[in-house]
Order: sequence, then C-alpha cells, then structure tokens
Amino acid sequence: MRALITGITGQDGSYLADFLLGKGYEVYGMVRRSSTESFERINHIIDKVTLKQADLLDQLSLIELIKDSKPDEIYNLGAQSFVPTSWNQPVLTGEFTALGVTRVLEAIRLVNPKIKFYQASSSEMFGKVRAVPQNESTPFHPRSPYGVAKAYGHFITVNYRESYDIFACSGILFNHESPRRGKEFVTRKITSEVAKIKLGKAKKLYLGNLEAKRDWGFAGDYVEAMWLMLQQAQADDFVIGTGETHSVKEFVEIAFDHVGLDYKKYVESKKEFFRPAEVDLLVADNTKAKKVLGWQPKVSFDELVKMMVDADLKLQEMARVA
Ligand code: NAP
Ligand code: G4F
Repeated sequence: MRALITGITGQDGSYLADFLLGKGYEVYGMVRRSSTESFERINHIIDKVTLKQADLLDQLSLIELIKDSKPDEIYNLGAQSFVPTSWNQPVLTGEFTALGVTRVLEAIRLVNPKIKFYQASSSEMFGKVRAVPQNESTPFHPRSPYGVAKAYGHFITVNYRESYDIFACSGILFNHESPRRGKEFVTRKITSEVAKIKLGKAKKLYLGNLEAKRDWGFAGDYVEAMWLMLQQAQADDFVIGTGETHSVKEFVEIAFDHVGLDYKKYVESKKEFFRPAEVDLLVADNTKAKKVLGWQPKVSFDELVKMMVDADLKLQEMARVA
C-alpha cells in the first residue's frame, strides 16, 4: 500500500508517517518549496519516506504529484492550522484550508477516482456549540475564519463522496497535542515555558483566556483513527476525541504542579492573547468512532500534560548543555 500525506512536516503528518511505515506502507509526503527546509519532525524517518514538492495553492502541481506517486490513500493534513492567524490572513487561510481541499479532490477525480481520501476536519467547526457533547449530527457554528474554512473543507469532502462516489472521509478531530506540537498552540506554549521557568530561563507565562475548555488528546492516538476510517467498507465521517473536557487553567495547574511550582506566581492573563470570537467549550461524543472503528484514546489528559512537560524539560536541558 502507498499513502500520500499532505502536511507531512506538521505534527499529525509526522505521527501518521511513523504509523503508516509501521504498517508496511510506502509513504510519500508532499512538501511546499521553501528557502530553508523545516523537516524537524520527520528527520528520524527522512530516509524512509519520499518527499515531493507541490502546493495546496497550485492545482497542476497536485495533479502531477498524484500521477507521479500513484497513492492508494491520500491524507490531506496540510493547512494553515493556527486559529489566531486566520483573522490576520483570512483569505490565505481560505485558499489553503478550504479551496486546497477542492484542489486535492479535483486532482483525485481527474487522475484516479479510486484513491481513498481523508480530510482533516476540526472540532473548531462546532464553534459556538449547539449541543454538548458534540457528535457527527451537531450543527456547525464556526467562530473564526479557520473554522469557516474547515466547514467548507468538510462539506466539499461530503459532496465529492455523494457526487462522484469517491471514497472520501471527513475526520472531525478535537484538539490533539504532543511534544511535536507547534509552540504557538496553548498546550505547547505552556509546557515549553514551564520547562524554561523551572530551569531559571524565564520568569513569567503570559496567556489569554484561561477559562476556555477543550477536549485534549494525544496526537499519536488520533492518527490511528485517520487510518481506520480509510479501512472501512464505506466512507463516512467521524468525530474523534476523548469525551473529556478541561480548561486551559487546569492544563496550567497540572503542568506547573508536575515540576513542583505554583502556577499563580508565574501566570498572567493578557488581553492581546484573547480572540475576537472564542470557542468556549468543546467536548466530543465519540460513540460512533468507538462502535464502528473500534477506536479509543490511550493516553489520558494527565499523562499528556506530563509527557509534554517532560519532553520540554529534556529539550531545555539539552540546549543548556550544548
Ligand atoms: P501543523 O502542525 O500546523 O501542520 C500543518 C502542515 O500543513 C505543515 O506540514 C505545513 O507545512 C502544511 N502546509 C501549510 N500550508 C501548506 C500549503 N499551502 N501547501 C502544502 N502544505 C502546507 O498542523 P497539525 O496540528 O499537524 O494538523 C494537521 C491537520 O489537522 C491540519 O489540517 C489541521 O487544521 C487539522 N486539525 C488539527 C487538529 C489538532 O488539534 N492538531 C485538530 C483538528 C484538525 P510547512 O511545514 O511547510 O508549514
Ligand atoms: O491551542 P489553541 O491555539 O488551539 P485551538 O484554537 O483550539 O485550535 C486547535 O485545535 C483545533 C481543533 O479544535 C484545530 F482545528 C486547530 O488547527 C488547532 O490545532 O487554543 C486553545 C484555547 C483557545 O480557547 C485559546 O483562546 O486556548 C486559549 N488560549 C489561552 N491563552 C490560548 C492562549 N491559545 C493560544 N494559542 N495562546 C495563548 O496564549
């Protein structure tokens, strides 16, 4: 089996590549041209994957990429994925995160409609939530240009399944984190600053809304769900999350507590990190994924926070030695 991953250099792309190599897949990764290569997350497997240049903004490059790599499965993980940036660059976010999906689906339709397709949809689509917890039938009310773009990506995936009979699945994934998470996302921002504070390299941690609640899981667990969706007899959409919700404040408390510090002495909330419109509460109803895919998360919230703090402590200590 051969898989093509867009966004292979990102958090999820790197875990998915690890997972698929473990299953014996030939893994192709799409990377965009850059003057400096940023393969940090896939350096450990760089000799085992085939990287090809193309861009979600460029239709012809996607068609050529699919002709050239001949994948059985495509995982579309590439996107502008940071919610605050989507207010500053709403048009570009729409081009990558929304229209990029159509471009990949069009390339599949033209080159080989038998290719199975996974779309990285997001719980951000639920936004100002209409039900608690959220499942596959919960209506969307996105609260950011990113959420709006993801809603488009979701519906175009459903539409190509219904219009052209393409095996296209939308995975509606709730927040998932890891030591490979980008440092601008709140979890990694917290754990990398906790490590610096513990080692005397920083004094304060400035955050935004500490009351926001998220359903946080481990990215390594979630890539298995992506793969499972493409192994079913029929293409469908699935909510993937833990079913538990925690506030940013709880994450902060556990992270500081893990290194023996009291967060109240270090954390300050600043207006500049608040969003024009917030998603207050996300929590998944993962009943369908458990029943149909046989999927369930393995890493608990507590384990996730500690895993990320430990990894950042190690990184900071290595930087001190070097
Ligand atoms: P990430 O770490 O930000 O990775 C995003 C990837 O997309 C990177 O490899 C990036 O490449 C690539 N990319 C961006 N623009 C591109 C373009 N124009 N052409 C080609 N590639 C492009 O995101 P992630 O956390 O792994 O998330 C993976 C996907 O799942 C994203 O679509 C995200 O929106 C979605 N999602 C994530 C979560 C979550 O909690 N992590 C939850 C739900 C959905 P560069 O390295 O070149 O920047
Ligand atoms: O970590 P975040 O930036 O993630 P967010 O906005 O939930 O989006 C992530 O999860 C989505 C799935 O639901 C993905 F689709 C998306 O690509 C991304 O991976 O923020 C989480 C919460 C927010 O409520 C935010 O307001 O943390 C709050 N927060 C508080 N202080 C902060 C900060 N977020 C960031 N990034 N930085 C802060 O200082």
